Amino acid sequence: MTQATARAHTNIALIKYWGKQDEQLKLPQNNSLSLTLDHFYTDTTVIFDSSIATDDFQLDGQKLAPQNAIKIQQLIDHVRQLSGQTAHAQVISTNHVPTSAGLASSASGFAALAAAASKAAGLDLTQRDLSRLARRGSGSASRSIFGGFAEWQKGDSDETSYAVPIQETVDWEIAMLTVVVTAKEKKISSSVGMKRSVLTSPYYSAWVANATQDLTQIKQAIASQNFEQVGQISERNAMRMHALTLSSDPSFTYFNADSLKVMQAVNQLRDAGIPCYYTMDAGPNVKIICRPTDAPKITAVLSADFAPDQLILAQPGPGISYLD
Ligand code: 2P0
Repeated sequence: MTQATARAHTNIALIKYWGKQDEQLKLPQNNSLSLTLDHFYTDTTVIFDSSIATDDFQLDGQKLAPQNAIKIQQLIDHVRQLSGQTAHAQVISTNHVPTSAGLASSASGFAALAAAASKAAGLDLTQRDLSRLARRGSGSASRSIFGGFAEWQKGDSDETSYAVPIQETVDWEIAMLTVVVTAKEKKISSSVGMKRSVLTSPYYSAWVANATQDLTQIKQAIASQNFEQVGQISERNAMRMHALTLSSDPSFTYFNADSLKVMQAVNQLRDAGIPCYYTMDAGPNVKIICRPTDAPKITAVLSADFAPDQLILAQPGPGISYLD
């Protein structure tokens, strides 16, 4: 019996991944760039045990039915193939995300699974190879191998599509305030949504060209620790991603009335001299990019509409770690 436990933190993309060039290998259409956060993480233990008769997957204390564990099963099978390990696996995973925060945990989940499974199977993978392995579970997980700012380089094959660290230690002021507008499951998964955008949005090729420019500019802004520029580029990139959902056929959106309310509040705060910017992913929650010193003022304004447990402040977080 061999086992390992790994911890991975979630990440929020500032330059978004929205569309694949290869569905099977999860190769994206454009490079993306994210900030890993300290507040939200997943701990996963993988045990290869020759005395058990089937693979067994547990998430937050509940056994997963096989139909809900297909991507986990595929990743474990791939690790067995790479390592020559033949025993069945027990996978025990716990998400440390504030109760019903409604935040995607696939990035931290598949990064922690890749790290724990490969170590338990006796593979000694480089961070690059760990990123490639995590990518097979969920594209955004490739970035959660690294702390701070990370870029997922799209590549054009399994070997060349992985994340690299851009700035692992973020020793300047940048934070993210998550506004949990709803904890409900999204109706259109990101995989389904991005595929529809690639196939039907007439603006898709413009998105890819723009994202490439946004990426070059945000890397310069990060290197020079220019908070305002990082915020501005992130906000416009997020809105361009969401324009792809609106311009798909049939059209869809992840915005709801509360998302718009938060975006309006951010615009008003900015007009009042507090630099802050919004970004959104495949759901209605809004993440506000701000300086940690401004967070109390922003929280005070949003408290008129949202309860304290709907406003969660996170700072830049670390990459993968092993807990045993
Ligand atoms: C991102 N999102 O860059 C983008 C922005 C959502 C919006 O990556 O199909 O769970 O498993 O590769 O990684 C969410 O999609 O999708 C995502 P798959 P994933 O963070």
